[in-house]
Amino acid sequence: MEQQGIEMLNDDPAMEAVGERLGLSRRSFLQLCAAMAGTMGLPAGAEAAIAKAMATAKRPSVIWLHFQECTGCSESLLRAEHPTIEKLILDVISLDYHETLFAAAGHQAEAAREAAMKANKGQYVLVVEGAVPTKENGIYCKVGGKTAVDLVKECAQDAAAVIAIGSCASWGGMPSTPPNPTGASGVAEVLGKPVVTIPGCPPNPYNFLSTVVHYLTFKTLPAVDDKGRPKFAYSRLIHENCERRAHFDAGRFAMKFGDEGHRKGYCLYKLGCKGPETYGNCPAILFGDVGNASWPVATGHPCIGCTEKGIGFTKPIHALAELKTVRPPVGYPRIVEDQGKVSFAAAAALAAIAGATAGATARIAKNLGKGVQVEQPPVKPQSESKEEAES
Ligand code: FSX
Ligand code: SF4
Ligand code: F3S
Repeated sequence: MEQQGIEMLNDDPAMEAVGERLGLSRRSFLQLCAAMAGTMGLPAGAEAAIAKAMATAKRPSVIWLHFQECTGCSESLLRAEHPTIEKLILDVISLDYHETLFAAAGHQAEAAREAAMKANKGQYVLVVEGAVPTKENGIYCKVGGKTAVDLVKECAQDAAAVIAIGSCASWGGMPSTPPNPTGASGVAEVLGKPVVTIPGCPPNPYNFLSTVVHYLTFKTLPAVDDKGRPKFAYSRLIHENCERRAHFDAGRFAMKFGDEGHRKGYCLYKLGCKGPETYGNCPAILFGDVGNASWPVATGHPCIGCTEKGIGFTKPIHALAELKTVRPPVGYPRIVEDQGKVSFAAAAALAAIAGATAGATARIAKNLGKGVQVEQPPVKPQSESKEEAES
């Protein structure tokens, strides 16, 4: 796509029109595009390509399947209070089949899916929400008389791209919790080929939006890690960006729910927080529009590792996380991560603009400042704290 400076788009009437469609000023819309480009670690000029694509590109047809899950993935996309994330997503895709949102039912719905697949053969994006049960020939989940195994294979056959949204579709997630009675599996495993995964239970809608916008703009999906997760969102440990990290480093831990340390906002490692072994951008971009503290650790609950296969829904909630980094990094912040180039400030800016309110912006800016104000107890010697952390 032709690269064009974003300032040249200021006078482009198409930018005004797309802004109106989304309920954003032209300036906010262009800021959103710049933030999205930054979030994905794209080179200079990409923001203009994104703006042009969002304004003019044909929206890709999306077939959205539901299998073993709670529909939290769809809910998290659609329940934002501000006129933002769902508007943005529904503006950049043409949602041609979605069992929860469809007005049609029964044969009508199945006919609509088949018609959309035929009309957009080789060009539609298949989004799968939920795990695929594979035991007993897949009888534990059927839609319209077909097993989930058969349906996902049928729909993937002519898809241009496949995205597994949520932990269930990514590797089995919650339904695959041992002993996994239904053989709940991820989409890649069932199809026998890699797919892009956006894990999280539910996943953060901004990560899905950025992935779709990347596809819309460049006709390719973003670079992924060995678990199929976009590197722009899953290349940092939760622990690296956690607002309680200073307490971890100083050896200040909550030992029980509701104890003094818990009430003071100390580190949740001893309560089983899996932040030290879980990759995700939750502390940087937060969730939803509920105000401050809108990510698990900020509410006082340990991270359960919901974005990490082998941790979330597998490792006991109270078990201690494996420490990949015991000591604080030498300097903050690290800009270039070995798994990919990301900018968490840009990720936060994206969330702020998509939040579309000054309140949301302030909330995210505050989070970047990592301000958990607590009274400081006597500091233990470093060696003692480290032993405690490792015990
Ligand atoms: Fe629920 Fe989605 Fe969790 Fe799974 O999200 S929020 S059980 S990841 O497939 O609906
Ligand atoms: Fe935050 Fe959990 Fe790490 Fe403590 S262990 S600093 S609560 S991510
Ligand atoms: Fe999940 Fe942990 Fe983020 S529980 S939502 S990966 S903070």
